[in-house]
Amino acid sequence: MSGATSATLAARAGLVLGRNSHGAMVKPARGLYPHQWSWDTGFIAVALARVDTAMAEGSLESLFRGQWRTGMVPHIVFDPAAEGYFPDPERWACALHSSDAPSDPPTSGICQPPIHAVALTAILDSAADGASGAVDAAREWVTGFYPKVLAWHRFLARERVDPGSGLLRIFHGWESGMDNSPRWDAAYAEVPVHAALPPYQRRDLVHVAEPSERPSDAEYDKYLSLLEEFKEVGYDQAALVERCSFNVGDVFSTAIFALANDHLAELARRLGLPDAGELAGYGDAAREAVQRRMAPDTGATVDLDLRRGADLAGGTIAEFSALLAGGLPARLQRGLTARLLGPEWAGHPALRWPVPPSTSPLSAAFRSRSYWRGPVWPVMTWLLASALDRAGDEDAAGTLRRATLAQLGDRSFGEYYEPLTGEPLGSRDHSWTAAVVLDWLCR
Ligand code: 2M8
Repeated sequence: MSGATSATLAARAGLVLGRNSHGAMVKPARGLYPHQWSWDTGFIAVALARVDTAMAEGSLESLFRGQWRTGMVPHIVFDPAAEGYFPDPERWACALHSSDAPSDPPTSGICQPPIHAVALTAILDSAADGASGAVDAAREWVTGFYPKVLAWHRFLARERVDPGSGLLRIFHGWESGMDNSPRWDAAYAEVPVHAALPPYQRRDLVHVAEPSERPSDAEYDKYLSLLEEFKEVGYDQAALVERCSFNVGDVFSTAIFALANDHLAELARRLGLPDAGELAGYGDAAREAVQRRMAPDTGATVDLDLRRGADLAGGTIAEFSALLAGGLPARLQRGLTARLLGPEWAGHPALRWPVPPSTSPLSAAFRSRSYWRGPVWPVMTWLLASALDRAGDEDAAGTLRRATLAQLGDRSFGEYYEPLTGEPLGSRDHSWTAAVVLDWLCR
């Protein structure tokens, strides 16, 4: 990619993030997602740290305004002025059912993978490359913000680590970020549609041209039935462990927890803050839990259904969780990287661009246009490329980065991409797709 093309692409990405902002909130997309999402904000703040520290800090502050008293960072912080998304604050009714939830801003009652500490590192590191004085300001900001992220990690360690497997448990596919991935099909099969499910109208289908690219109505019935289960127990985490009909150990979220704890422990050391040992302990435990879920022959990881003690489906991008968690012996690292770039994944000959789809094209569950069942999410490629970089494999990381940038070249920043044709799908001008481009091009 020429310098001029890169500069144009970076400028377009910056414009998308600016246009998707409302005050300090940077939203995923204007039509389909008109509120602030948790893990999207983490990726967006990493990129913003490279170009506008104040905006990066502001977006994280805005998200954490919705933090619950328990430390949980909710997966959505609602913009009360925005309409057009369902389930809305009234359907979640968090403050009505739990005294731990804030009422202003209103939030959802579940969480998403805890990527945020990575953004704190980016803020500190980018300041070190900038003007003198910027480092002191960034250190001061990160030091002030750190207790909130610490409380978030402690919530997960206390309430969400399954003592048996060491995996982070989730109570809804939305908590994984990969809403209707085949990873969750077997677990959702056991979720009953709630006997008194209040009627509802989906709003997402208004914004996408093709409904088959989104989850089905039957899937939405189950998504919303789980909300009724949450409300029945007042969003109480211990009660959900006992009673929730969806209760799985998520290898991918566990890997992100390992990564985020590594970041937060390192920040604590750099800033001379206490707790580095505690955080490193959470990180190591999470990494070991992920590694215990590796298939001995391939290194591929699978999720665990905690209600039934059964393995869940493989063949999805969550197979590469051990790469994200890091710390693999060299032989396993090489094998898993070869698998990622090989014909079962990014190197499959039918793919338009050599980047990993959300489900392997060889899996019976692969659907090229259907939400989290096949399309490419550039933000996932960014996560894996960053993991390869951290492990010192610049060649493999560069391969994924160049292919993604070539794919996005002159196209819109799609929410996801059809892997066989390369066309953008879902919402256009999606923030986290713009964010990964900005991060790569502004390094
Ligand atoms: C998608 O999820 C939301 C529900 O949280 C939805 O489909 O309505 C997922 O891709 C999720 O990972 C992402 O955070 C969110 C916003 O980009 O959209």
